[in-house]
Amino acid sequence: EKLLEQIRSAIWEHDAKKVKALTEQAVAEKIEVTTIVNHGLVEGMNQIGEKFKSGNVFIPEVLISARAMMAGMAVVKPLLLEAGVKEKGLLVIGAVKEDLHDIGKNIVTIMFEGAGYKVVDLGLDVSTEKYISAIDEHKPDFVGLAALLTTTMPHMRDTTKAIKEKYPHIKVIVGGAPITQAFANEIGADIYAGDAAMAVERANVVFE
Ligand code: B1M
Repeated sequence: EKLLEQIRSAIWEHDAKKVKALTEQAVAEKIEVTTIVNHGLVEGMNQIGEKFKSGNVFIPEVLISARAMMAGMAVVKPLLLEAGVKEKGLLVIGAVKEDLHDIGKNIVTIMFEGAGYKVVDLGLDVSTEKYISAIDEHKPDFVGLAALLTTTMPHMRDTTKAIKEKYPHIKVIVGGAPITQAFANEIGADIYAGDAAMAVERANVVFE
């Protein structure tokens, strides 16, 4: 627990080298990888988000903290991949049209890969047309839509509708800070997740 606290502090201090070293130490001390990710790296990043909301940090600091967190993620990613033995399904993921926030989506992507899913990441600002052509190309089991802005939530609605019309069998999973279970229900998405761990848990129920 002390080591996890140190990881969270190092993220707060923007110290990528320290995050990397502490994560390596946590792995060496045989702390479970998902614990390192959830209670160290992701929790550390969530705390930065909270501090941003209360006006205690600014966007450039959030970005350098995210980079520090990713330095730790790079250490655990191979281990997560090893742990996820059998392939559970294929996910196509992206941030919806006009949304340029990808820190949370990238965490979600890593968590899914770590849990044994194959992930095709379409990146940011993904239009409905781009989702549809990626579905045609990759034939995924489910599609992930992320939105961080209230102004891009309508795009999440439009894209979900288009996917469900064309591919009723493909599950749609949605998330991002302003998204709620009620909104997910309203737009016809199959799975809502408030954080990356919940996203994997809820997908596992469907795909295991
Ligand atoms: Co912007 N931004 N931003 N921003 N930004 C927010 C979202 C905002 C809440 C800040 C604020 O004003 N208080 C606000 C939105 C207000 C609103 O819509 N109600 C905002 C705004 C207004 C804007 C701009 C419009 C600012 C401007 O230019 N005036 C602009 C818009 C750009 C655009 O998208 N078109 C903008 C730009 C940016 C940056 C580019 C500078 C940068 C993003 C860089 C990047 O992502 N590469 C940025 C950042 C960093 C933030 C904040 C500070 C942090 C977001 C973040 O990464 N959080 C954010 C404030 C905040 O949230 N406190 C803010 C950490 C991350 C781990 O959490 O993304 O929530 P989160 O992900 C979680 C869960 O939500 C969930 O799991 C993740 C991990 O547990 N989750 C999913 C996420 N995606 C999921 C998908 C799933 C399932 C779960 O399934 C598919």
